[in-house]
Amino acid sequence: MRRMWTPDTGRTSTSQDNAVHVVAVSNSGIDMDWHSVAALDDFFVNEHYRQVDAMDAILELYGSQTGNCTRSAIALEEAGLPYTVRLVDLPGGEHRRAGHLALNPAGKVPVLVEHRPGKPDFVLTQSNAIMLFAAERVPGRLLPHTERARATAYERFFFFLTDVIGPAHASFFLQNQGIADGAARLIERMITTLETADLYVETDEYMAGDAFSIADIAAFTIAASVETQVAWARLPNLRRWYEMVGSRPSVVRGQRAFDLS
Ligand SMILES: N[C@@H](CCC(=O)N[C@@H](CS)C(=O)NCC(=O)O)C(=O)O
Repeated sequence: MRRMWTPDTGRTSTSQDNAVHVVAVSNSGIDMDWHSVAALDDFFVNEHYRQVDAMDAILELYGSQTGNCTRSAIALEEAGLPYTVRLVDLPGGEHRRAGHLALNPAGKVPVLVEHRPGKPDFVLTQSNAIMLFAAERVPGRLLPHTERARATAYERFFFFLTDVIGPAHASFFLQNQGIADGAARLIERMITTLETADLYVETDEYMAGDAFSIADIAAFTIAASVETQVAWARLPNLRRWYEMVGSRPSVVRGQRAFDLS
């Protein structure tokens, strides 16, 4: 039996051979991926339960005005998942008290809590896992449907996480340790690496192709944190992308999620 599925419309159809075609309709046309029958059956079963399971779920995002929390909030906004913001007072040490440690023993934010009627709460404590959770909960909104396009989105997403955001966090640590010179060098290197992303948006509208994805969220929040230091004048593609993403409603709302002012 062959089953065909069109994610954008949710339509499926069947025919008589054993191959399974998953058909994803993108803005630029039709892309096709082939999977095994068993894998696709798993997909349909999981998808069904995920939708039913998610229907009555209530999401709470614990956090503060930090890059990790903002990335998580933007992902939930972009996915269109309703959530309640729970402000955690980091300067006041709330994240180190029992209430928060019960959610995240590491004493960090963000934390996403999903309350499900009749079931134990589901807790996620890593910003990038929260982003991927949002991406999976609402397929097609934060990651492309097709395999190769999705692989590219992961490639760019991890580029920003490991090559740009990682050094920025290390620099923050060095600064707090009083190692200002090392901190400055890491920031300089981080900005140089970030600026190479101009190439990604030279021909494509977004960081990983023709659609907004988690790669754009990762790139935007870190670029915003060094906005005054980026050489925008010689990076017209990056500037166009930055202005476009910065005015996207989900990004605007996500940036304000933890804003106390
Ligand atoms: N890898 C974690 C890092 C979480 C993290 O370091 N959060 C910071 C705020 S962005 C925090 O809670 N800092 C408080 C502390 O360490 O005392 C993630 O991506 O969520």
